[in-house]
Amino acid sequence: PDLFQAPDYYQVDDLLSEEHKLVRNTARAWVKRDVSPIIEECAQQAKFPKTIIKGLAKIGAFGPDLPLEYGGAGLDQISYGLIMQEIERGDSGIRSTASVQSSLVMYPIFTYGNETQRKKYLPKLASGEWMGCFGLTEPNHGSNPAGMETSFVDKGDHYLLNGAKMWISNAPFAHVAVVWAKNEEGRIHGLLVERGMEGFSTPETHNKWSLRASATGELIFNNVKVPKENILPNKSGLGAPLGCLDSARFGIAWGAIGAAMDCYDTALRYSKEREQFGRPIGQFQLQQKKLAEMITEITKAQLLAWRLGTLKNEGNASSAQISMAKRNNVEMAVKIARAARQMLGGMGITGEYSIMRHMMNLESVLTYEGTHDIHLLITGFDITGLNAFS
Ligand code: TGC
Ligand code: FAD
Repeated sequence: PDLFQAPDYYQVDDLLSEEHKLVRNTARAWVKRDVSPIIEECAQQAKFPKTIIKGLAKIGAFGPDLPLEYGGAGLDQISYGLIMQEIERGDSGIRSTASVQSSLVMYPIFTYGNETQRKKYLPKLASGEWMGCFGLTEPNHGSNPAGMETSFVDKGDHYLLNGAKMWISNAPFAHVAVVWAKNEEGRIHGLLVERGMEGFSTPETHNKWSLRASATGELIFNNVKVPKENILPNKSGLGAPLGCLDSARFGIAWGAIGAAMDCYDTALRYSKEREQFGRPIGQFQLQQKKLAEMITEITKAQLLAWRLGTLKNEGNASSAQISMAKRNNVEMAVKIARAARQMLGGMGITGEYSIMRHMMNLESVLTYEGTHDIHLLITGFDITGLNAFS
């Protein structure tokens, strides 16, 4: 059984509204009931559990902050964060699916799309009838998406799209891809590419040791004819995809707390049950140091995420503030997973416990949505005014 008990050392719950708590508790109960019992086997078998898509839609994980008229849940940013926290408590790969659908597919269609595109795609994406993916990264351009080679030319009644994207979450089963590509002038635009368009394929990426319960793939465009009405009209340039990343990175800053909480809670319980030298291992100072540092770091991360959420609700969260929270909270979770794994000794490496799975998942989370180093350089640029990228 899933015995998880969420830590709340500084009564962060008191900062939440009744609605926040209701949303969070609904997501928490769903993860216990529908994710925890199956997730380990899915990860072991490298299978994405498609059966949970409807559940994700029901708890409001697809477009939580979008208006009700498009199928969204009309919630605020803190509710969005709390949903991501609870899902990632179950598994980072499932949170990835939700992050991509909400922040990287629904958000750009809502924000940069026209009314016809919103009405066509958003309700289906909110209900999970359709799934989406986001193609920015390419084989030769990861941290530096401005260098992308994928491009399209205007053929009068359609655009002709060529190129390839790599490392794309949800790609193998997505019905629609938000694809970032350059036009003849080298300007970046978003195109909605649907499964079934001739010349479009999505081969799956195999042999991952991380995010094994999430499906990752390539997007290959070989002379794909994209109807002209499928271009996102309201924003172009690199700022368009980067704006989506702000929303996804915000969710990850919360999500990582969930993974860390699960590792901490597991290690705490184990430390009271496991005896060596005639005492529970939790009585040894070295193990108490690990646990005390874990709860301290989780508490700091919770406060950072909560404050960022209030800023985002007011429309005042800067990209650099979001980078700081993503970077700090993911590193916090990785360190906690590693320490918790040690506390379980040999048992820590098995699938009997969730820790090793979280630890391996978090290696991807450290890298995607901007690597740990890139986020540090974003902070560096923000505080010095000196750009390390140019
Ligand atoms: P730079 O010249 O700084 O910026 C280009 C234009 O973009 C604007 N901008 C932003 N706009 C909105 N949000 C942001 N976060 C923005 N950051 C920059 C900027 O103002 C500028 O606008 P304008 O009007 O002046 O043109 O761009 P650069 O080429 O120097 O690159 C900067 C850098 C390195 C920080 C950026 O490219 C970057 O963040 N690189 C990391 C790439 C990345 O994060 N990729 C993620 C791919 S998606 C993914 O990983 C999904 S994982 C699945 C899951 O979420 O679970
Ligand atoms: P690189 O950019 O080649 O970086 C390699 C190393 O060099 C890193 O340590 C980096 O920090 C460092 N580095 C690079 N530039 C600098 C610099 N200027 N200064 C100092 N160090 C630097 N992308 C999508 O578009 N959509 C998705 O859905 C998606 N899902 C993903 C799922 C998974 C499981 C993974 C692993 C990745 C996913 N990505 C996705 C791609 C992800 O965003 C990229 O992996 C990430 O942006 C880094 O790019 P890269 O892997 O090419 O590494």
